[in-house]
Amino acid sequence: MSDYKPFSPKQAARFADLHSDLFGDHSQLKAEEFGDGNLNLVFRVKNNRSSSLIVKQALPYARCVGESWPLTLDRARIEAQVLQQHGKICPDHVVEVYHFDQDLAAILMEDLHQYEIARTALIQGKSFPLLAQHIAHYLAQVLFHTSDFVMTGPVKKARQQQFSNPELCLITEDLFFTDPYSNHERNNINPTILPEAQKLWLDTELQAEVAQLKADFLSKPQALLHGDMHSGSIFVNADSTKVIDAEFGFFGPIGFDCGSFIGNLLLCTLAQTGLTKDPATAQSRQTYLKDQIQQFWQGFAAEFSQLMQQETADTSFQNSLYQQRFLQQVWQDSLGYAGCELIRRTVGLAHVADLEKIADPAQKANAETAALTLGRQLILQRTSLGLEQLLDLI
Ligand code: SR1
Ligand code: MG
Repeated sequence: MSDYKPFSPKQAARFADLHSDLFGDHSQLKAEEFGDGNLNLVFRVKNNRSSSLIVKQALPYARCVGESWPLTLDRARIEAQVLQQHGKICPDHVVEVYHFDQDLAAILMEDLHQYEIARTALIQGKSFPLLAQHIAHYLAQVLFHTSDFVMTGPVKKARQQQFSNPELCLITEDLFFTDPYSNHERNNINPTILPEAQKLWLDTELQAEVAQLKADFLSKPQALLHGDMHSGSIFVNADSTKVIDAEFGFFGPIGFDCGSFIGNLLLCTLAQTGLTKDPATAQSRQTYLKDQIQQFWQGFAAEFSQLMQQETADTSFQNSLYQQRFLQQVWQDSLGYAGCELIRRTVGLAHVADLEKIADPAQKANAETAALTLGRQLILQRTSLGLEQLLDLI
């Protein structure tokens, strides 16, 4: 902590140069800060021969709110180590970390300039046929290999300590599970849908189910999660998909990562009628997105089942009935967390561009209301809905 100071672009370039042999001529290095995320500084460092690297540095506060919201610098360590751990298990789908400096809370990593952020590209109407399959493979591999199916008790407990992430988990506990269900000052509610938001504050049946999902988030350390699996944490192109931004990583319920991904595809699906003026285009986008949700869950379930059957180390967990029940529970949790994501991205602090970019106020309010309605259904009906029924609900 003693050496810590937020980087200027010049200092970010020096940091990149010092820890990489990618750049030849030091005098030609240029760095620009381009991060538009919620929490950190992000620099692209380039030389004059189109080699480039990314320097990401944590700030001692949440960037989107300012210095009034202090935040641990240790999140840079968590991010670097989750990416390294996940990268060992599934290198094809994780951004490569080249160097991490704990004192500077800074990470040097691969520049994914030949990729686009999935959320931005999906909003622009682009399709990536492999996106869902790749995320299904990534999540099945990293979640299985960091779970009790593979890790012994002592190893997993040591990892849980290493990835104890109380401050970032608290953000999720508050923003995801608490704020949207009360008149909290952090909420950001479109006045047109205020009556819909107010219904959430009085809905004790819904609140009981959200309390259960929150309790599981707090006390079900099934695997080392990414922890923030929304479409802004995914870089994609026609052939390849890479996950970034793992600072919310911790040992939690597997359904939280799956549900966050599904929830963000659902948000994009619901936004389509507002994002495009042409009904036929909106419909074909919805078909693509629903198909991605289907491919994601089918791919994840098939690969996770196969891993359970073939690579479970602990003999107790080799029981096939147990394995089927485990996967069914992950599906139900995923639906619940997807529902929470729909609701918190609509009325909570951190909104998503999918809904925010709808220009027509009436269409925006319609999409937001649909997100609240679907979110509530997913949470309340998560134990009885199958995949087909989920797709029919949209
Ligand atoms: C104050 S952080 C707000 C949100 O941004 C992150 O990406 C997480 O999703 C968090 O909830
Ligand atoms: Mg993030």
